[in-house]
Amino acid sequence: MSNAYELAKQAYASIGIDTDAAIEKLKSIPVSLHCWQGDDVTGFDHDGPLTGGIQTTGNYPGKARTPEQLMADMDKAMSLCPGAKKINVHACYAIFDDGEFVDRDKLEPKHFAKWVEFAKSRGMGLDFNPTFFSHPMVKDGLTLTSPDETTRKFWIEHGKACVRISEYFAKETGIPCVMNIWIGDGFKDVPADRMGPRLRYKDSIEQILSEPYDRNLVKPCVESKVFGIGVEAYTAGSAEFTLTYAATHEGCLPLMDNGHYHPTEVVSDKIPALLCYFPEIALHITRGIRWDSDHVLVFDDETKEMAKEIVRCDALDRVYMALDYFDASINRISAWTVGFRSWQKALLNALLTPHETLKALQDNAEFTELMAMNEELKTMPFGAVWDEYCTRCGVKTGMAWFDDIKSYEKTVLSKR
Ligand code: RNT
Ligand code: ZN
Repeated sequence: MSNAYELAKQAYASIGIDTDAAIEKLKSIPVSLHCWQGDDVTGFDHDGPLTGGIQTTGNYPGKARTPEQLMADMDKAMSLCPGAKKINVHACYAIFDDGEFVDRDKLEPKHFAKWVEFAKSRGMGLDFNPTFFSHPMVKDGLTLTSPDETTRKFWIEHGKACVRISEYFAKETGIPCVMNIWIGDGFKDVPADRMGPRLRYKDSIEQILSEPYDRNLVKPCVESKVFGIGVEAYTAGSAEFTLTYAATHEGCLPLMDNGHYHPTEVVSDKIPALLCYFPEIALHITRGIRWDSDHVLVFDDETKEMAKEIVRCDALDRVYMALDYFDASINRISAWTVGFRSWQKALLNALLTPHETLKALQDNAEFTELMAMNEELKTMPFGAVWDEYCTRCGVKTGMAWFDDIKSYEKTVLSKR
């Protein structure tokens, strides 16, 4: 144990915080790492472009092009990240045998057996996402809201297939699978009918979730979004739509992606609001710069605030946390690592905050002291506790982890 840690431990003890307990707690909380940062949301089932209102920019060399490469890259990133992990997979990452192909409405658990093997051998759970984008059956930009019944049916069948695959993931790993429904359906310009697509979306989700599944094993979610590229005027899955869907359909969770709201709205404020009503909620943690840009997560104020709310509400076991960003302009393994480490820092920072003391100040209307204390907390010796946490998790501290990235780039990525 370092001297710096010993001193930090004393400093935190003086404000009533047990750093060892915080470290132990954090070790046990799983955070889902998204496979799609590794290949710019491409997947293995198509050659076409990324569609659905989302976009990656950049062309940094060395992206993963095969399941083996993607898994090796994830392993590298995870070896540099402290804390418990789950793996988040999209349906377009199905792994087919040589010469085999089935379309998304016909996907089966066996097409994800390699992901199960990967997660299981690392003692991790799996989360899952139907892929309602980057596919020729997206008609006029629409999937589950399409007025064309053949199109809508295809995507409903895809959703149902994904429910079956999610249950298979949970049964195999012994860990519940969060299955998130997000569609990019919407319109570039002012729509003539706003309710029609939403009624079809509601019916489509109801049909998907009529597929039998064990509610303790599969946790379906609906993710809202205010707008996307090419769907600036209207999205069917708005915040009100998805929140009300989840509130009126038992077992369905609302999923908030903090890049999916008007720029001055903050998800940190929405977390406690939803926790008043929902037994469980889910998050996509990202960093939007001016829009839903999906920049790599960093340890910034809103990231800290979101983590604080989860801890403050004593809801670490009620919030499913997943990362969701994709930057193709930098080393992708570093992108995974920086984002994952940042969320770990935010959680640790939250666990080292004297919430009871601060709440008491608020309840007693001691707002002067509350402000003073909040400011003092910002310069507590957090870094020493973070380093100790990394060391206890067996991962490198400081910039030492980045040396691994550099040598992996030289020996592996540059040869692709
Ligand atoms: C898009 C949504 C969605 C996707 C992933 C790939 O804006 O955030 O969650 O990022 O499903
Ligand atoms: Zn998201």
